[in-house]
Amino acid sequence: MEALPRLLKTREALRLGSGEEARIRGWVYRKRDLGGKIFVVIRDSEGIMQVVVDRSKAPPEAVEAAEEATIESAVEAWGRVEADPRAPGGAELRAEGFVLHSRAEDFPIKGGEGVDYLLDVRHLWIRSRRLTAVWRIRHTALKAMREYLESNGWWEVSPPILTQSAVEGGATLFEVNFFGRKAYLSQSAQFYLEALIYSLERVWSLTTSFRAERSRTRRHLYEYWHLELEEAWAHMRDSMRVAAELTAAAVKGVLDERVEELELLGRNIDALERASKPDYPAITYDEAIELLKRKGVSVEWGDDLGADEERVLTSYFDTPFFVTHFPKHIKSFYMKVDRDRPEVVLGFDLLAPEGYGEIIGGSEREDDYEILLSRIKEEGLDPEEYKWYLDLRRYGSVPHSGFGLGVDRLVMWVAGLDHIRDSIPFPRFRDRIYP
Ligand code: NSS
Repeated sequence: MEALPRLLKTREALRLGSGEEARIRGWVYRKRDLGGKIFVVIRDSEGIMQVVVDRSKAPPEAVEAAEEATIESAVEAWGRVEADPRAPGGAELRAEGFVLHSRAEDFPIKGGEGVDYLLDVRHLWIRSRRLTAVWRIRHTALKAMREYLESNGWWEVSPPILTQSAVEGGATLFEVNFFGRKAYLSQSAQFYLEALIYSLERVWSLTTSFRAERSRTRRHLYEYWHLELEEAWAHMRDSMRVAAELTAAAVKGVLDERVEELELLGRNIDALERASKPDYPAITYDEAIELLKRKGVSVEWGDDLGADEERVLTSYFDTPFFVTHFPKHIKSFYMKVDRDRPEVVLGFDLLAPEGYGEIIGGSEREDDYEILLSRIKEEGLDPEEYKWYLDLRRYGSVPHSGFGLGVDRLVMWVAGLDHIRDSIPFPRFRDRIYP
């Protein structure tokens, strides 16, 4: 038997010259039967390519297989590539062979369905071209950040998810019954990373974090991916520089490798170009309040900035930007109190432009035992629960800072998505944990 042409991804096959042989496989994306010819568009992990099965030229078993193939059937085809401006990607495969590996039943997604229905069939919807483009962008953003950290001397560590105390306040804690005792799903790996800087100095982790958020919004998940890092001997400004470089590295990586996907999603590339250089501006919380008042927002010094306020602030900037020095009482107890201005803490948020808002939250950490203890008490927390965390201030305490980046929020912004659920394949919702 004659050897079959070599197996290629659709993207590679599209780049071949006319007359060259190729074999591709994937799933039926579209099909039209025009009598003389059957046009089958095949989708694989790299894109789509049109296959033409000519009834007068292809072997009868190939014609039969193409006839039987339904949308989303698993198929394989081979033949010669020919340039054709009408075909997606500018070329098509003239089939000399066509095999039906698995015939799909009537596919339950036909286009035009509502969000609720699409979430019920999320396990099938994740193969759509739009979502596939998002998964590819997400992969590349993560890769670029990992490469940035790797080449700048950061150690990757593996903190636990089952924890014994709150990092970001009790209100959003998920409780777990741990052999009859109370435990919680981690909101943040921060405290474990803080412990690890005394060993490795610069550490980072990528874990899931859990938040029992009260409100449903476009930018909150109950389970999300958290990239966190912590550095010994670092002050707030040092950590802000890393936050900017890390974010710019992610954006640059996506611009270098995923332009096709961004275009498929209709993303404005110029906005990303500006974000690919890490020279992001910074304003203080005080200035933020002034800017908000200037736009007629009714806020007072001391108010927390929610999604609405952040959206207004982003209208002043066309790159990501920092907000720093928040009032102490709206931030977590571990943030270092500004010694010159004890009503504010050395905390920072990084906000993405175009209305997206916060993607990073970080701070310098309180490194003084007595001040930290009094902050814990001030917040009505039990010092006994934070004993080991306080210990870190008793044995060689050093200035240190760090932050957490919401990977799903970053992807939402970079890909230009309307809702955070589409930044992640299987989002968890309050009323459904399916599929
Ligand atoms: O609450 S944060 O602002 N900060 C922390 O958890 C610190 N303990 C992190 C640290 O310093 N190591 O969360 C950090 C980021 C925030 O900026 C968002 O981008 C993201 O985590 N985040 C979320 N993403 C999706 N859904 C939800 N619910 C969510 N909450 C925070």
